[in-house]
Amino acid sequence: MPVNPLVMGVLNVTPDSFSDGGRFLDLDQAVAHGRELAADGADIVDVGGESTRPGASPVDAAEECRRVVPVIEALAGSVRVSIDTTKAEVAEAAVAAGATLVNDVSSSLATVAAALGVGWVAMHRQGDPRSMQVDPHYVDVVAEVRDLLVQRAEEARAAGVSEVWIDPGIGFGKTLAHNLALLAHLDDLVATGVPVAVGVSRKSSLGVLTAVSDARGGHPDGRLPVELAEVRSAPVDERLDASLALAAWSVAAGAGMVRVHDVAETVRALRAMAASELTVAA
Ligand code: PMM
Repeated sequence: MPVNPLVMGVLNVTPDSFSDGGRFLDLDQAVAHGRELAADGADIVDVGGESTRPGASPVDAAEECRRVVPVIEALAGSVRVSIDTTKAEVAEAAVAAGATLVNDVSSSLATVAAALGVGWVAMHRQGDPRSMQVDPHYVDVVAEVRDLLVQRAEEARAAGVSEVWIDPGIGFGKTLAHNLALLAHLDDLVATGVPVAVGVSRKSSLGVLTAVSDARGGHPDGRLPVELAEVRSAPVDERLDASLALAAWSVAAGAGMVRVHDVAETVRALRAMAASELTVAA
């Protein structure tokens, strides 16, 4: 388990993100929430101005910059800030405003990060947000995601990026079975030696796991259903327990960073896990 896993707090300055969309469009509210995430223990605040939820429509670079730049300027003096974008222009404006990490869900901005002299998170996705959940397909999801990410990481290092992270992209062009396979085999990604980040917080797969774990989810006898696909997903605001469980699972498997909405709870859960490990070692 990494000694000090990083916690990246999510700050979406968008009207339509699946979990916090519309809550932080106002500059003051966004900055206040960013400060709260930092006070709760976030090592990095991840500012995004374009929703990546399945079916989301793209936003132009000017609008994305208008949303994120003032927020980054206000936060960057007091906490490390990453920019969640797929556009070079937005990454450049964000870094000029103080961001030091490009969180790239398209894994296409390595040369941009190299030119800017900042870190880079390469996240795997299949397709784009508008169509990615229509019919995701892999022969071997774990191997395909791993091989593509390792290739991107090698290219980034060759281009001169000194801080490179790889992220399996839970929910990005993946079925529930694909997501669960990637989480179950996270150690395969860790074994590549490239630092691994994981974002699973509140995602729809966790809605299913929440429903399964809850007797009220339609399984009063406590048996797991034969088909997870038959389970009615729990709403976003009921996914904290599963989010904490999977953040802990990810870190135990060797992830060096988790991207989460509920920073205070995640920090406490990871501290408890680290403390229990110390006790076991003693
Ligand atoms: N997920 C979302 C957005 N950005 N970045 C990384 N590196 N990993 C993720 O899993 C990821 C991401 C979608 O979640 P959101 O709508 O709550 O931001």
